[in-house]
Amino acid sequence: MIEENIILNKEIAKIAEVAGYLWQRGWAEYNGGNISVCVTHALRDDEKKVPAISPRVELPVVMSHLCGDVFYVTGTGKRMRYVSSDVWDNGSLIRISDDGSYYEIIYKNPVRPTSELPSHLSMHDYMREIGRDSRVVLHTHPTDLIALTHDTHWLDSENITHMLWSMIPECRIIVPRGVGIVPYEIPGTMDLARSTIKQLKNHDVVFWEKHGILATGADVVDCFDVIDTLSKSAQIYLTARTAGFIPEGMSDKQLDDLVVAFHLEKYQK
Ligand code: 2HA
Ligand code: ZN
Repeated sequence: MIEENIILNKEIAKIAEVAGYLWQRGWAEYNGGNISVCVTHALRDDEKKVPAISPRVELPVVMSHLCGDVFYVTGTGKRMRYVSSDVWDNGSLIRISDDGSYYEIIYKNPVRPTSELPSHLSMHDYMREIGRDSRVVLHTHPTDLIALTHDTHWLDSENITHMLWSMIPECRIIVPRGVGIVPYEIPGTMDLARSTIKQLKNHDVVFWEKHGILATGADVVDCFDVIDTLSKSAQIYLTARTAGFIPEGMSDKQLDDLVVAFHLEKYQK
């Protein structure tokens, strides 16, 4: 019985917790943001095979590395603050077909997935293909980080990564691979998905110009923490600028010492 699956319920509880944080942080106005989490590992074989509760929906591209996988996905038009209070009224479990060409909703209510589903699934498909331990795609609209993407100077992975890292030591430790930048694309399109996937090769976090942030990872709470830390750095930078000075930032030596002290992965543009 899916209802009583303790491992799944723990995953779902973490999604509800994070959805609440996104709302409290002011990163989820209206229906902004969306979350998808692969939960295949949490389900027993009979639970994975339950009958569908929706018609089949063709996917724009075949997800050849996600055949038979099950995802919790927030619903289209749904508000994060309500995902937090009622996950099953505002999202559903979908199952990718055995040939990766379509999905069906299998639980609990027929809530249609986010408009960003094609983009989320192509990212999951890519990360599976390259063998990255990543089950979560989290997209949200943090005010401070989006503000930075309105300045062409910060629409450069090296520039923005270095500035955000240099505001507090934790930032480089928590986001060692830096952030990727995707120039503006229409939300929900495969063009946005394809540009994002290119950035995921070297980064776990991607900034969408004048739109939002996307984090990938093994755990939804960790994805939130990554964005929260980047947002903290942006706030320090913008607070200093508002106070009328340019923050000095940590030196390159101070930043490089963290790589040695914490055995961090190297940044690649
Ligand atoms: O769900 O944030 O990018 C609304 C969005 C689309
Ligand atoms: Zn968005």
